[in-house]
Amino acid sequence: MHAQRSRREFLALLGSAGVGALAGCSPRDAPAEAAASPPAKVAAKVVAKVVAPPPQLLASPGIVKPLPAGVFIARGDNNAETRLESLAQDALITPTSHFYVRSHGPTPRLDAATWRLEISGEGVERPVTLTYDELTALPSVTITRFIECAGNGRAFYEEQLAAPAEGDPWRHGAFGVATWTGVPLATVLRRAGLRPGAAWVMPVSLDSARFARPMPLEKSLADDTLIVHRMNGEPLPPDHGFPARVLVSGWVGAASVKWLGAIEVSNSEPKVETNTESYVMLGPDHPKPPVPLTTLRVKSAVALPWPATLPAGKRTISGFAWSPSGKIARVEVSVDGGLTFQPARLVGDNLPLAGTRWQFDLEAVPGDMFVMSRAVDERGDGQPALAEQKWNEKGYLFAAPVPHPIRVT
Ligand SMILES: Nc1nc2c(c(=O)[nH]1)N[C@H]1C(S)=C(S)[C@@H](COP(=O)(O)O)O[C@H]1N2
Ligand SMILES: [Mo]
Repeated sequence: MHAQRSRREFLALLGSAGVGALAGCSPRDAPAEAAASPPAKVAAKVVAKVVAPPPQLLASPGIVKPLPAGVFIARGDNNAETRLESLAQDALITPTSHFYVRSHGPTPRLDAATWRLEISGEGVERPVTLTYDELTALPSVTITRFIECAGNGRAFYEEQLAAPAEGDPWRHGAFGVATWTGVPLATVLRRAGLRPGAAWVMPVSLDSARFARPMPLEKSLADDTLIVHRMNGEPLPPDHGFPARVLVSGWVGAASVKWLGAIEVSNSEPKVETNTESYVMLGPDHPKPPVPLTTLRVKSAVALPWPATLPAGKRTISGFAWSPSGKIARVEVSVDGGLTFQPARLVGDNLPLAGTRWQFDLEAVPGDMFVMSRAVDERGDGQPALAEQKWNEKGYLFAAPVPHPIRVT
């Protein structure tokens, strides 16, 4: 019933103290001024916020694939965010051409003919070296999974909570879903033979940063932890880790090491940059020493430009919802700043650790509005309220529903 909430009510809502943050104004500039202003002034302020131009687009020279401006927002040298609105409304799979790229250095060009994967360390019986042909000849499985950067949504710490965090200001597009074909990491570890003390497995890359991220043995042996060599039915492209990458399902994207060159098995946890300084939660609300990030969170996103412009009338909007531990149970949408929610339709596939598409019929009334989605997975895990979203220095794991600004003309 609140879909038809009048513009007057909407403005009143924006003006009421404390609701500013929910409605998309950052707490910094919302309630105090809004409460003191007549509705017309409030409207002008909100409009100015909604139509602010996107941050200046920077090139991403370290990336090999084309980055059309309609598909990607370039975020620095080696990073490109997917515009979720550039994807077909009912398709769960992100085409490889549209898949976000996040790399700590330029994409290396590796030659499959000379590439080797070495499995070694105190935790294995004997070191093993595999060529590309040997790896791809091992039995492979194909699964559908999302990969999402730990920093996806980082921009919202600043935009929604007025609490900026360090790093690239991704909104929701450091996320993509693909089918991944690869050899279970367990298969390769068993070839080398695990010694009784083996407890940690660290994939190490061949890129200039020698990027590496350890995981406990148990996670490395999971059915859906793979050494991937194909993405969406094609050989893995250079930007996504050719000739082989790791897929660590449901975990922060950083665990899915690209351009894999070695796997080191040890008895104790290796202390490296990615589990002591980055990909850990730092800040007053978090334990010390910091705990390395593992599992991502249930989230949802509206697949529209930020901000969006829609013609007035009945419009079907769409989005994504995903969970690191199962299927999505339901998605709800609010058009009144989070006061009330209505069910959205789940569309097409709904896959564990991959997610689903959703659609929602919107009555678009001329003016400015905010659409907010929230998801719950089959375990009952949902998204935290904005007020419960804990800040951390590096802006990881932002999972609260956010009001997506839409200007209706
Ligand atoms: N070798 C290597 N692997 C890497 C990275 C990297 O910089 N180097 N970035 C990680 C991070 S932070 C993320 S979010 C994902 C991104 O994967 P994609 O570029 O295929 O989307 O790769 C991970 N694997
Ligand atoms: Mo990431």
